[in-house]
Amino acid sequence: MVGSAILRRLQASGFKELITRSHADLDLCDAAAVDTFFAQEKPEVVVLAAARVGGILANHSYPADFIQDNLGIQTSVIGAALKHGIQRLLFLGSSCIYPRDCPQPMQEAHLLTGPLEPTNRPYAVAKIAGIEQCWAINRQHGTRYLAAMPTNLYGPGDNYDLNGSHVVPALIRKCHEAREAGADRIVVWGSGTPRREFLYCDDLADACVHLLGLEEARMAPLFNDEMPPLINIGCGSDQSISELAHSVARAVGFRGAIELDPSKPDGTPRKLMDVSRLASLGWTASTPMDRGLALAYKDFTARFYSK
Ligand code: GFB
Repeated sequence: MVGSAILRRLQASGFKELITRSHADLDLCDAAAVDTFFAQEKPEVVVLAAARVGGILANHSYPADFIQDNLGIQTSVIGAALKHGIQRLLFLGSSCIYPRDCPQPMQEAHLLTGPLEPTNRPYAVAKIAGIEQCWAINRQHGTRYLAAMPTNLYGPGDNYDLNGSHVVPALIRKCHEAREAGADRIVVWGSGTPRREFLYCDDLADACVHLLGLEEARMAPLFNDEMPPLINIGCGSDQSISELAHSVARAVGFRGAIELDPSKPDGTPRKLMDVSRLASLGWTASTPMDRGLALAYKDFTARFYSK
């Protein structure tokens, strides 16, 4: 979802020399294959959006895969970037790098100031390792490797598998299927009280391209020995999962009841990004949630229900 959104955004800006590989064509955990790819293609700038990602249940079910695959992808790609002389790299992580009970909104300075949320600790530790790798390489080699941490994302290309997905695609699918089947209720996991901040994936892509296009003088303050080269990407506001369920039901046209299943985990109580660092660099989100949900729902029906 994220890689495709960044590609769409770069193509819309007229970039022509875009080098991509599908998962089937290049296994990013295979360091030798990644090294050969860099040697052959000689990229100038690297955007690392690839990762093993998933919602709260996927993180819980496959903790070994989440840490192994993400560390594997990061070390091979970031290591090859360094070896092949890449000066600028953008590494994408996640807001779950911050402590479970982080003060809200979460600032970049809150990294490694407290214990992590247990439901996604292996994933978060891998992403923190990626941030440290970027910072260490910058310090030792004078590169500009930036780690951008998006909030919870949704939009075209999302994963709608109910066992693997994040909450937005899960609720879109549940509401759609309930409406089609004439069911009178959907079930939402957890207490409904956790709060999340959601960003439309094309807004994230726009933020990434904005960051990649910043001139040296504006970028320079992000790179120093005192703090990691870290920047939050979000929209700056959050909502409860119950509120989200009602918004999704509206977007999909499902009018039945919304039931909670408290036997399912809540995860982090609240994740709201402090986006002032990004705003000071000239970027703010532009897609309101109701429009983003309508676009995501359109993509869902086009992919899975078009005749
Ligand atoms: O999006 P989600 O799976 O991930 O869940 P996290 C967010 C909240 O929605 C949790 C609730 O409180 C879930 O219990 N929820 C309610 C549901 N109904 C559903 C449902 O049908 N499906 C899902 N998936 N959730 C992930 C991390 O945390 O966020 C990742 O596990 C990553 O590592 C990602 O950081 C951005 O926001 O809790």
